[in-house]
Amino acid sequence: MKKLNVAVIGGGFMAKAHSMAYACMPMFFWPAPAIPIRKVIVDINDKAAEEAKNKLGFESYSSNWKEVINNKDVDVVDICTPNDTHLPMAIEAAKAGKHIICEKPLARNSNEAKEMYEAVKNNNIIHMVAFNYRRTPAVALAKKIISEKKIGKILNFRGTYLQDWPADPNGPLSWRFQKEISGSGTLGDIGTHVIDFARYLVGEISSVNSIAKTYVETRPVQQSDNDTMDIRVGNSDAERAKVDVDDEIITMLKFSNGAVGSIEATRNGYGRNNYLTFEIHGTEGSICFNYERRDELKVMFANMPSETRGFQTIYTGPAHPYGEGLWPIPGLGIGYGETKIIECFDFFTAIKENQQPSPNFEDGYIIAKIADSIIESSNKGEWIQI
Ligand code: SOE
Repeated sequence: MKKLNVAVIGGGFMAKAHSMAYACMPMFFWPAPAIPIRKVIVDINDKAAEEAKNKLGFESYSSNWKEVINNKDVDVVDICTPNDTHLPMAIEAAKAGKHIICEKPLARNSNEAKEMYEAVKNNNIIHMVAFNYRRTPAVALAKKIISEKKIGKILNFRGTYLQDWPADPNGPLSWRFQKEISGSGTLGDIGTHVIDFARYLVGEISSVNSIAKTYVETRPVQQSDNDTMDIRVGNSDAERAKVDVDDEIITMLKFSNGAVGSIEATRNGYGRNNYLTFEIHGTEGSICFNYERRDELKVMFANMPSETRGFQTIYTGPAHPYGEGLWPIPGLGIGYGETKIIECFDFFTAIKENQQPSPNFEDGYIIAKIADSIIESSNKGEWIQI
């Protein structure tokens, strides 16, 4: 079986999720499309990189990403670093002819995303953006039900992504609150996951009318390099600096196929942890999903007899998308890790079959254009055509 050497750039939360996926993917999906080898991990200095190597099971480590990308033994480059680094790393990897998986959002803005898409398009490589939530079996099942026209023509999409880890104004000013590094705030960080759902499940978005708000204007300067998302880690004594990104976005949507919709994303929704949801209404029924109950898909079909009419709950299992590779009984449950394992399986399958996966850098670029338009609409107070 073919082996592919992977270089992961970054040693934080996402590197952990992706490394676990490389280790586990063949255990779930056998025969695997190829065996991922955790060849080398890169972090900001040698000490951090060596620690990441030991913790995440890599053969070697480095603090020089350019050298690693150009290492002839590396087949796949996996970008798990803050958003301002995605462009230079992806361009270097594209030039070196390496397959690329890049964490979301693809870039800080659509200009950068376009440059990245152009770079990969002109090289014979496979590229993917890590919008992992569409890999949740219940979400893939929703896609199947919609494609089979079981809820008819789609009328409305209502998506939310609500979190509260930075709701405390004394939560540290990590890179996620600095436009120079992140490009945008809640919008790029979590709103783009919902945009990905909307495009995947309903179709292309043609225009937006939006509001973006910043609630916490300053935050204590972060005291360590770590990107903490622990709600308990506040520091009211540290010097404060400006937040220059959005905390919340609300947008209305028009789709090219005539459907309408809305997205709400906030990181100030006390009590909401990873409340990523959608409800879709069609002419023949409805579908409802909440990631906090990610093994369940709620469906309602208009032709149900009136005495049993109502939402029914499907627990995903072997009969559903990716089910044969996962666990043998519905309701045993999947977690965040499994979505990353499935993502890895789809990416390696794309490499094996030499077919671009979805979402790829073109999708990442379109999502970046929609995100830019949401901010533009909020600034101008009007509908913006994508
Ligand atoms: C922080 O909001 C974060 O880690 C996002 O960056 C991820 O994309 C999301 O899956 C979980 O929350």
